[in-house]
Amino acid sequence: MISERAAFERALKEAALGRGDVEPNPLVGAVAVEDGRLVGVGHHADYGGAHAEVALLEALGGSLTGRTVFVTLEPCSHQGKTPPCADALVAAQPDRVVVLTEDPNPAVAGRGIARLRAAGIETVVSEDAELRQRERTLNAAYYVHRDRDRAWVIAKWAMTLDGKIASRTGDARWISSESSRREVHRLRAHVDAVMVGVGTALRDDPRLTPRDVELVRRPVRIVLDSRGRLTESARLFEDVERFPVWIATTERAPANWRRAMESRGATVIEEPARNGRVDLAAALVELRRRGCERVLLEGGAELFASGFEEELIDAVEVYVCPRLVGGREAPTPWPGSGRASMAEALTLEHLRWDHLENDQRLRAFVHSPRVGGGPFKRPAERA
Ligand code: AOF
Ligand code: ZN
Repeated sequence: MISERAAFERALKEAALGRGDVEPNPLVGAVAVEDGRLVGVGHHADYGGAHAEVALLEALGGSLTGRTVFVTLEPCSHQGKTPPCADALVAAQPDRVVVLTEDPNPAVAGRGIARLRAAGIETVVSEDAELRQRERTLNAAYYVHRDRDRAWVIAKWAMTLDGKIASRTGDARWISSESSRREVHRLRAHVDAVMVGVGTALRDDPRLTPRDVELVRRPVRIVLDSRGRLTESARLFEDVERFPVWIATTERAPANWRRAMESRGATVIEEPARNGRVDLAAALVELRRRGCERVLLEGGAELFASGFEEELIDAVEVYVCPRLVGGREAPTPWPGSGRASMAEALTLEHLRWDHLENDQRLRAFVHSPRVGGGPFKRPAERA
């Protein structure tokens, strides 16, 4: 006989499998038990993709009659990127649902549980304080993110073994292997926005679209361009109907340039300036307001530097590649003066290393000693 505790321990383990792929969504796991035996598991695996309950249903072929579902977070009641899980559960008719923690999302906040009960499904909330605390810890980033108003930010770069993201002349084609580059397309298909600085947009003329991958999300492409330097011939405009182009600028950008960009199909958004540039923090607040929850920063070095300097980067995805290019002028991912000592260094947590061809990839969350903890501490807890 599997106990409630064992069922939730397994569900929490399933939930953790989504780490790095679902943020800022919560990590959620669900298991089904029949006659005291575990009969199915599911977890939320991809941002924008199926929730844990739906994954569980898929694993079980749809029916939950005679079964108890243990789910680490209250089933959602809202139509988000996917239909409400509470409805999917009602349709599958489990005997009983045991919820580990309530969802603080105002769109849910008890309504998921209420909906199950209203449909006559016995639904209880676990009273195991220790397990509930484990869920809080697992989803610390989610609980923090709920309370703040900016988008979740992932910085992605490829670098040579000597830490260069391009050669001294700006050449970066290519640093990483083909397999790594394919992964980047996958990542783009899982975010709401892909962002670059105008320097990168002009020099590399990238398209920034996800190509040859399944589209979980359809990202907008965003250029930070404080003075209005992007040109009408940029390749970004090629796919503007499928993947919108937004340009975040400041009052310094001339009116005729704005009109030219708009006539190419771009949306021009004026932001406050900070040190003569688009204020990145303000832009991330505005992006969240416009529905972009998950933003991928793809460079260049100056944009990364602002992101690290201002502690706006929540997660990194870095490809370390077996090449050396050298040169004092070749850009590194964090130019400028950086931090003065190792004690002030940003550190990374929840590291996941893997290999792609001969590249080594690191996916991790950023933790700042200066403010007492990147995505993992609430602003109020910061000293
Ligand atoms: C569930 N099961 O596995 C998860 C839930 O962006 P969406 O549309 O996928 O919705 C994300 C919200 O849904 C998230 O903020 C949280 O309230 C809930 N997450 N709910 O029933 C799941 N991941
Ligand atoms: Zn759901």
